Amino acid sequence: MKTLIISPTYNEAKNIETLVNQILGPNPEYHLLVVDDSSPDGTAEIVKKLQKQYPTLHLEERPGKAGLGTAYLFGFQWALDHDYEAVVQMDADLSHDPKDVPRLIGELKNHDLVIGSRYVDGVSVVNWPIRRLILSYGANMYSRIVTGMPINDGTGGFKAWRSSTLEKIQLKKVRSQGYSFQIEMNFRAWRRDARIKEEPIIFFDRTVGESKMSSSIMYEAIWMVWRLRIWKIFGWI
Ligand SMILES: Nc1nc2c(ncn2[C@@H]2O[C@H](COP(=O)(O)OP(=O)(O)OP(=O)(O)O)[C@@H](O)[C@H]2O)c(=O)[nH]1
Ligand SMILES: [Mg+2]
Repeated sequence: MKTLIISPTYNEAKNIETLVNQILGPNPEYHLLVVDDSSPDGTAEIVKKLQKQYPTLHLEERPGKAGLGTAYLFGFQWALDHDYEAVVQMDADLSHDPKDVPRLIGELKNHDLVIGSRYVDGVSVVNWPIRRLILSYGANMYSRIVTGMPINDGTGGFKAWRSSTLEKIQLKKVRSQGYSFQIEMNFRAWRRDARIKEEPIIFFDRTVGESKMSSSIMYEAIWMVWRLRIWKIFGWI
């Protein structure tokens, strides 16, 4: 399958080179798209330098920080416009292990959406403060109960999609930005009877660069799951 990996970046100058080397080094057949929101730390310049070495490395620059959700939607549409058959989404901060990418893609043989999951057999998270872990685990439990969607790790951002599934989701209708962006995308796929698989991964907390986590991202998720539930009742989603 012709595969595109999408990684949104905002101030990932310290991580991007390692990420590109680890993805495209061992897998030159993959294509990698970096969606950079004009990071002030010069992330895009590093990508441009690496493009001389990797012909399948693509860069799209947006004028300013517009959020993770819109960066992914932009990347998904880009993938559909360029006829990729499989799409992988992953963070650029090395929280997601590039070595797991082929395994996620492999599972697409029999599934439409493969979710790299931290919560398949217990918890597989390295270096997270216990507060953050409880928050994430709790948020997932809450979201599972409210939406009724049988997914253990609905907020994770390391996933592989069949392009045909992305086509069925009306990307223009997707509303959320932060954690709830992941939940909303799963929900829309689930509502379209996508075959969803949770594949165990180990999640590593970022060691360099700054976190973009904020309380508004959390509040958005708290309300969004109720909205999804209501939309489903009225058949709007
Ligand atoms: N293009 C773009 N990328 C973003 C934006 N916000 C975050 N990102 C990227 O999205 C990925 C996930 O963001 P993170 O800051 O790691 O968020 P997180 O994983 O929830 O939190 P930490 O790992 O604790 O920092 C990273 O690759 C970021 O650089 C944005 O507004 N635009
Ligand atoms: Mg991160």
